[in-house]
Amino acid sequence: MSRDKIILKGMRFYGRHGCLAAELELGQWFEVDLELTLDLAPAGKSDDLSDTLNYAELYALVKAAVEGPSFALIEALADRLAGFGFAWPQVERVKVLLKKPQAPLGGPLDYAAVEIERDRKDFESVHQVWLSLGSNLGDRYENLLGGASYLLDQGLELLNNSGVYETAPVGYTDQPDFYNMALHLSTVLDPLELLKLCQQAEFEHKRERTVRWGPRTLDVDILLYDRVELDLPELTLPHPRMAERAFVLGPLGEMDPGLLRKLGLEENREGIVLQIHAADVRMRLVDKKP
Ligand code: A4P
Ligand code: MG
Repeated sequence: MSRDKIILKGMRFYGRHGCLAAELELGQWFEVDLELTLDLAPAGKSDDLSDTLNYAELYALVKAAVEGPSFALIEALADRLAGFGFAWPQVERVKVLLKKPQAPLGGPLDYAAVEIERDRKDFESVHQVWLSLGSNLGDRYENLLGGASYLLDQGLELLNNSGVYETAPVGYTDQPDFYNMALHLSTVLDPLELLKLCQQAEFEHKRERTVRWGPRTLDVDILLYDRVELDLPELTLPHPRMAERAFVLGPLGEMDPGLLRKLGLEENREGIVLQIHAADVRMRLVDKKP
Protein backbone atom coordinates (compact mmCIF):
# COMPACT_ATOMS: atom_id res chain seq x y z
CA MET A 1 0.00 0.00 0.00
CA SER A 2 1.36 3.38 -1.00
CA ARG A 3 1.74 6.16 1.60
CA ASP A 4 0.93 8.96 -0.86
CA LYS A 5 -2.43 10.68 -0.78
CA ILE A 6 -4.62 13.11 -2.68
CA ILE A 7 -6.99 15.00 -0.42
CA LEU A 8 -10.10 17.03 -1.18
CA LYS A 9 -11.24 18.56 2.08
CA GLY A 10 -14.25 20.64 3.04
CA MET A 11 -16.21 20.39 -0.24
CA ARG A 12 -19.69 21.82 0.32
CA PHE A 13 -22.74 21.06 -1.80
CA TYR A 14 -26.46 21.55 -1.35
CA GLY A 15 -28.34 18.25 -1.59
CA ARG A 16 -31.58 16.48 -0.74
CA HIS A 17 -30.67 13.26 1.05
CA GLY A 18 -32.21 11.81 4.19
CA CYS A 19 -35.15 9.89 5.63
CA LEU A 20 -37.22 12.90 6.68
CA ALA A 21 -39.69 14.61 4.35
CA ALA A 22 -38.22 18.02 5.24
CA GLU A 23 -34.73 16.86 4.21
CA LEU A 24 -36.03 15.83 0.80
CA GLU A 25 -38.14 18.93 0.24
CA LEU A 26 -35.92 21.68 1.60
CA GLY A 27 -32.51 20.09 1.27
CA GLN A 28 -29.47 21.03 3.32
CA TRP A 29 -25.72 21.55 3.05
CA PHE A 30 -23.42 18.54 2.91
CA GLU A 31 -19.70 18.57 3.55
CA VAL A 32 -17.37 16.01 2.03
CA ASP A 33 -13.75 15.13 2.73
CA LEU A 34 -12.08 12.61 0.42
CA GLU A 35 -8.72 11.01 0.98
CA LEU A 36 -7.35 8.81 -1.80
CA THR A 37 -4.31 6.60 -1.40
CA LEU A 38 -2.25 6.11 -4.56
CA ASP A 39 1.35 6.15 -5.69
CA LEU A 40 2.20 9.70 -6.76
CA ALA A 41 5.78 8.92 -7.75
CA PRO A 42 5.03 8.42 -11.50
CA ALA A 43 3.40 11.88 -11.73
CA GLY A 44 6.14 13.32 -9.54
CA LYS A 45 8.69 12.19 -12.11
CA SER A 46 6.78 12.91 -15.32
CA ASP A 47 4.91 16.11 -14.33
CA ASP A 48 2.09 14.71 -16.51
CA LEU A 49 -1.56 14.86 -15.44
CA SER A 50 -2.38 11.55 -17.11
CA ASP A 51 -0.11 9.77 -14.57
CA THR A 52 -2.26 10.78 -11.64
CA LEU A 53 -5.85 11.33 -10.60
CA ASN A 54 -7.38 14.47 -12.07
CA TYR A 55 -9.09 15.88 -9.00
CA ALA A 56 -11.07 18.39 -11.05
CA GLU A 57 -12.87 15.45 -12.66
CA LEU A 58 -13.34 13.73 -9.31
CA TYR A 59 -14.75 16.96 -7.85
CA ALA A 60 -17.28 17.15 -10.71
CA LEU A 61 -18.44 13.56 -10.05
CA VAL A 62 -18.84 14.23 -6.31
CA LYS A 63 -20.71 17.48 -6.94
CA ALA A 64 -23.10 15.79 -9.40
CA ALA A 65 -23.83 12.97 -6.95
CA VAL A 66 -24.42 15.16 -3.89
CA GLU A 67 -26.57 17.61 -5.84
CA GLY A 68 -28.27 14.76 -7.72
CA PRO A 69 -31.03 12.22 -6.95
CA SER A 70 -31.82 11.60 -3.26
CA PHE A 71 -30.39 8.84 -1.12
CA ALA A 72 -32.26 7.93 2.07
CA LEU A 73 -28.99 7.21 3.89
CA ILE A 74 -25.71 9.08 3.93
CA GLU A 75 -24.13 5.62 4.20
CA ALA A 76 -25.33 4.93 0.65
CA LEU A 77 -24.21 8.32 -0.66
CA ALA A 78 -20.78 7.88 0.97
CA ASP A 79 -20.46 4.46 -0.67
CA ARG A 80 -21.25 5.99 -4.06
CA LEU A 81 -18.65 8.71 -3.51
CA ALA A 82 -16.01 6.15 -2.52
CA GLY A 83 -16.70 4.25 -5.74
CA PHE A 84 -15.84 7.30 -7.85
CA GLY A 85 -12.25 7.23 -6.61
CA PHE A 86 -11.74 3.76 -8.03
CA ALA A 87 -12.53 4.97 -11.56
CA TRP A 88 -8.79 5.81 -11.53
CA PRO A 89 -6.91 2.54 -11.71
CA GLN A 90 -4.02 3.88 -9.60
CA VAL A 91 -6.23 4.45 -6.54
CA GLU A 92 -5.73 1.79 -3.87
CA ARG A 93 -7.88 3.07 -1.01
CA VAL A 94 -10.55 5.75 -0.52
CA LYS A 95 -11.67 7.35 2.72
CA VAL A 96 -14.87 9.41 2.75
CA LEU A 97 -16.10 11.67 5.54
CA LEU A 98 -19.62 12.90 4.76
CA LYS A 99 -21.14 15.44 7.15
CA LYS A 100 -24.55 16.97 7.64
CA PRO A 101 -23.82 20.18 9.58
CA GLN A 102 -27.53 21.04 9.63
CA ALA A 103 -28.92 17.58 10.50
CA PRO A 104 -32.42 18.27 11.83
CA LEU A 105 -32.09 16.45 15.15
CA GLY A 106 -33.96 18.91 17.33
CA GLY A 107 -31.02 20.77 18.80
CA PRO A 108 -27.65 22.31 17.99
CA LEU A 109 -24.74 20.10 16.95
CA ASP A 110 -21.54 20.50 14.95
CA TYR A 111 -22.54 17.82 12.50
CA ALA A 112 -23.79 14.26 12.04
CA ALA A 113 -21.48 12.23 9.80
CA VAL A 114 -20.41 8.88 8.42
CA GLU A 115 -16.82 7.97 7.74
CA ILE A 116 -16.00 4.97 5.54
CA GLU A 117 -12.83 3.45 4.16
CA ARG A 118 -12.81 1.16 1.14
CA ASP A 119 -10.08 -0.82 -0.58
CA ARG A 120 -10.08 -1.48 -4.28
CA LYS A 121 -10.98 -5.12 -3.69
CA ASP A 122 -14.29 -4.00 -2.10
CA PHE A 123 -15.20 -2.47 -5.46
CA GLU A 124 -13.73 -4.97 -7.84
CA SER A 125 -17.06 -6.50 -8.75
CA VAL A 126 -18.58 -3.15 -9.73
CA HIS A 127 -17.82 -1.95 -13.25
CA GLN A 128 -18.23 1.41 -14.90
CA VAL A 129 -19.75 1.48 -18.34
CA TRP A 130 -20.68 4.10 -20.91
CA LEU A 131 -23.55 3.41 -23.30
CA SER A 132 -24.79 5.27 -26.36
CA LEU A 133 -28.51 5.32 -27.12
CA GLY A 134 -29.92 6.30 -30.51
CA SER A 135 -33.37 6.50 -32.07
CA ASN A 136 -34.71 7.80 -35.37
CA LEU A 137 -38.15 6.21 -35.63
CA GLY A 138 -41.35 6.89 -33.69
CA ASP A 139 -41.23 9.13 -30.62
CA ARG A 140 -37.46 9.43 -30.50
CA TYR A 141 -37.33 11.22 -27.15
CA GLU A 142 -39.59 8.69 -25.45
CA ASN A 143 -37.64 5.82 -26.99
CA LEU A 144 -34.40 7.09 -25.47
CA LEU A 145 -35.86 7.78 -22.05
CA GLY A 146 -37.84 4.52 -22.10
CA GLY A 147 -34.67 2.60 -23.01
CA ALA A 148 -32.73 4.30 -20.22
CA SER A 149 -35.45 3.61 -17.63
CA TYR A 150 -35.60 -0.01 -18.72
CA LEU A 151 -31.86 -0.40 -18.09
CA LEU A 152 -32.16 1.23 -14.65
CA ASP A 153 -35.17 -0.99 -13.81
CA GLN A 154 -32.99 -4.00 -14.62
CA GLY A 155 -30.47 -2.99 -11.96
CA LEU A 156 -27.94 -0.78 -13.73
CA GLU A 157 -27.06 2.26 -11.62
CA LEU A 158 -26.98 5.70 -13.15
CA LEU A 159 -23.85 7.72 -12.44
CA ASN A 160 -24.50 10.42 -15.02
CA ASN A 161 -26.31 11.10 -18.28
CA SER A 162 -25.80 13.50 -21.14
CA GLY A 163 -28.45 15.70 -22.63
CA VAL A 164 -30.45 14.54 -25.64
CA TYR A 165 -29.04 15.64 -29.01
CA GLU A 166 -30.58 15.69 -32.45
CA THR A 167 -27.95 14.50 -34.92
CA ALA A 168 -27.65 14.01 -38.66
CA PRO A 169 -27.46 10.34 -39.71
CA VAL A 170 -23.98 8.94 -40.14
CA GLY A 171 -23.21 6.03 -42.48
CA TYR A 172 -26.44 5.39 -44.33
CA THR A 173 -27.58 9.00 -44.70
CA ASP A 174 -30.92 8.59 -46.46
CA GLN A 175 -32.86 8.25 -43.21
CA PRO A 176 -34.39 10.58 -40.60
CA ASP A 177 -32.28 12.48 -38.06
CA PHE A 178 -31.47 10.69 -34.84
CA TYR A 179 -31.86 11.57 -31.20
CA ASN A 180 -28.79 10.43 -29.28
CA MET A 181 -27.70 10.42 -25.67
CA ALA A 182 -25.01 8.74 -23.58
CA LEU A 183 -25.24 7.15 -20.14
CA HIS A 184 -22.53 6.52 -17.54
CA LEU A 185 -23.57 3.57 -15.38
CA SER A 186 -22.23 1.10 -12.88
CA THR A 187 -23.04 -2.59 -13.06
CA VAL A 188 -22.12 -5.97 -11.64
CA LEU A 189 -22.89 -7.64 -15.00
CA ASP A 190 -20.03 -8.96 -17.10
CA PRO A 191 -19.67 -7.52 -20.63
CA LEU A 192 -21.70 -10.21 -22.40
CA GLU A 193 -24.49 -10.12 -19.83
CA LEU A 194 -24.58 -6.36 -20.32
CA LEU A 195 -24.78 -6.74 -24.11
CA LYS A 196 -27.73 -9.11 -23.67
CA LEU A 197 -29.48 -6.57 -21.48
CA CYS A 198 -28.87 -3.80 -24.04
CA GLN A 199 -30.35 -5.99 -26.77
CA GLN A 200 -33.30 -6.77 -24.51
CA ALA A 201 -33.87 -3.01 -24.13
CA GLU A 202 -33.88 -2.68 -27.94
CA PHE A 203 -36.27 -5.61 -28.22
CA GLU A 204 -38.63 -4.04 -25.66
CA HIS A 205 -38.81 -1.06 -27.99
CA LYS A 206 -39.74 -3.32 -30.89
CA ARG A 207 -36.57 -2.70 -32.79
CA GLU A 208 -36.45 -4.53 -36.08
CA ARG A 209 -33.06 -5.00 -37.67
CA THR A 210 -33.48 -4.57 -41.41
CA VAL A 211 -30.86 -2.25 -42.87
CA ARG A 212 -27.48 -2.14 -41.13
CA TRP A 213 -26.91 1.41 -39.95
CA GLY A 214 -30.54 2.02 -41.01
CA PRO A 215 -33.51 3.51 -39.12
CA ARG A 216 -34.30 2.10 -35.68
CA THR A 217 -36.62 2.83 -32.76
CA LEU A 218 -33.81 2.15 -30.30
CA ASP A 219 -30.14 1.25 -30.65
CA VAL A 220 -28.09 0.65 -27.52
CA ASP A 221 -24.33 0.31 -27.97
CA ILE A 222 -21.71 -0.35 -25.31
CA LEU A 223 -19.00 2.24 -25.78
CA LEU A 224 -16.72 1.44 -22.85
CA TYR A 225 -16.63 -1.13 -20.09
CA ASP A 226 -14.00 -0.12 -17.53
CA ARG A 227 -10.78 -0.30 -19.54
CA VAL A 228 -11.65 -3.69 -20.96
CA GLU A 229 -10.55 -4.48 -24.49
CA LEU A 230 -12.47 -7.30 -26.15
CA ASP A 231 -12.75 -8.59 -29.68
CA LEU A 232 -15.41 -11.28 -29.76
CA PRO A 233 -17.69 -11.97 -32.73
CA GLU A 234 -20.63 -10.51 -30.79
CA LEU A 235 -18.86 -7.77 -28.84
CA THR A 236 -16.00 -5.38 -29.50
CA LEU A 237 -14.79 -3.09 -26.71
CA PRO A 238 -14.21 -0.21 -26.75
CA HIS A 239 -16.86 0.27 -29.44
CA PRO A 240 -14.79 0.28 -32.64
CA ARG A 241 -16.46 3.29 -34.25
CA MET A 242 -16.99 5.48 -31.20
CA ALA A 243 -14.00 7.76 -31.71
CA GLU A 244 -15.13 8.70 -35.23
CA ARG A 245 -18.65 9.73 -34.35
CA ALA A 246 -19.74 13.13 -33.22
CA PHE A 247 -23.11 11.73 -32.09
CA VAL A 248 -21.19 9.62 -29.55
CA LEU A 249 -18.38 12.00 -28.67
CA GLY A 250 -20.56 15.07 -28.18
CA PRO A 251 -22.69 13.49 -25.42
CA LEU A 252 -19.65 11.76 -23.86
CA GLY A 253 -17.66 14.97 -23.91
CA GLU A 254 -20.50 16.82 -22.26
CA MET A 255 -20.39 14.41 -19.31
CA ASP A 256 -16.65 14.02 -19.04
CA PRO A 257 -14.40 16.08 -21.31
CA GLY A 258 -11.29 14.21 -20.16
CA LEU A 259 -12.71 10.71 -20.55
CA LEU A 260 -11.09 9.63 -23.79
CA ARG A 261 -7.71 10.97 -22.81
CA LYS A 262 -8.01 9.20 -19.45
CA LEU A 263 -8.59 5.96 -21.32
CA GLY A 264 -5.55 6.40 -23.50
CA LEU A 265 -7.48 7.35 -26.66
CA GLU A 266 -5.53 10.56 -26.99
CA GLU A 267 -4.19 9.69 -30.41
CA ASN A 268 -7.70 10.23 -31.75
CA ARG A 269 -8.09 13.58 -30.15
CA GLU A 270 -7.42 15.70 -33.17
CA GLY A 271 -9.82 13.60 -35.20
CA ILE A 272 -12.45 13.95 -32.52
CA VAL A 273 -12.23 17.71 -32.40
CA LEU A 274 -12.31 17.95 -36.19
CA GLN A 275 -15.29 15.63 -36.34
CA ILE A 276 -17.29 17.56 -33.82
CA HIS A 277 -16.62 20.82 -35.57
CA ALA A 278 -16.96 19.44 -39.08
CA ALA A 279 -19.34 21.52 -41.17
CA ASP A 280 -21.40 18.49 -42.17
CA VAL A 281 -22.12 17.39 -38.62
CA ARG A 282 -25.41 18.85 -37.54
CA MET A 283 -25.90 18.54 -33.85
CA ARG A 284 -28.48 20.25 -31.70
CA LEU A 285 -29.00 19.87 -27.97
CA VAL A 286 -32.69 19.01 -27.56
CA ASP A 287 -32.85 18.69 -23.80
CA LYS A 288 -30.03 19.55 -21.47
CA LYS A 289 -30.78 17.20 -18.55
CA PRO A 290 -33.75 14.90 -19.03
N1 A4P B 1 -21.58 -5.51 -31.27
C1 A4P B 1 -20.24 -5.58 -31.30
N2 A4P B 1 -19.69 -4.73 -30.44
C2 A4P B 1 -20.72 -4.08 -29.83
C3 A4P B 1 -20.78 -3.08 -28.81
N3 A4P B 1 -19.67 -2.55 -28.26
N4 A4P B 1 -22.00 -2.64 -28.42
C4 A4P B 1 -22.43 -6.34 -32.11
C5 A4P B 1 -23.14 -3.15 -28.98
N5 A4P B 1 -23.13 -4.12 -29.95
C6 A4P B 1 -21.94 -4.58 -30.36
O1 A4P B 1 -25.31 -4.25 -33.93
C7 A4P B 1 -24.72 -5.26 -34.67
C8 A4P B 1 -23.97 -6.20 -33.76
O2 A4P B 1 -22.87 -5.54 -33.19
C9 A4P B 1 -24.75 -6.74 -32.58
O3 A4P B 1 -25.34 -7.95 -32.88
C10 A4P B 1 -23.69 -6.88 -31.48
O4 A4P B 1 -23.49 -8.26 -31.12
P1 A4P B 1 -26.80 -3.87 -34.17
O5 A4P B 1 -27.15 -2.91 -33.10
O6 A4P B 1 -27.59 -5.07 -34.35
O7 A4P B 1 -26.75 -3.20 -35.62
P2 A4P B 1 -26.45 -1.71 -35.99
O8 A4P B 1 -26.62 -0.80 -34.81
O9 A4P B 1 -27.22 -1.40 -37.23
O10 A4P B 1 -24.96 -1.81 -36.38
P3 A4P B 1 -23.83 -1.19 -35.65
O11 A4P B 1 -22.59 -1.70 -36.29
O12 A4P B 1 -23.93 -1.32 -34.15
O13 A4P B 1 -24.04 0.31 -36.05
P4 A4P B 1 -23.74 1.50 -35.14
O14 A4P B 1 -22.28 1.66 -35.16
O15 A4P B 1 -24.43 1.42 -33.85
O16 A4P B 1 -24.37 2.61 -36.03
N6 A4P B 1 -26.23 8.24 -36.97
C11 A4P B 1 -26.58 9.03 -35.94
N7 A4P B 1 -26.62 10.35 -36.10
N8 A4P B 1 -26.93 8.50 -34.73
C12 A4P B 1 -26.90 7.15 -34.50
O17 A4P B 1 -27.23 6.72 -33.40
N9 A4P B 1 -26.40 4.96 -35.43
C13 A4P B 1 -25.98 4.17 -36.39
C14 A4P B 1 -25.76 2.76 -36.11
C15 A4P B 1 -25.66 4.69 -37.72
N10 A4P B 1 -25.78 6.11 -37.82
C16 A4P B 1 -26.17 6.89 -36.80
C17 A4P B 1 -26.50 6.29 -35.56
MG1 MG C 1 -25.83 -0.94 -32.57
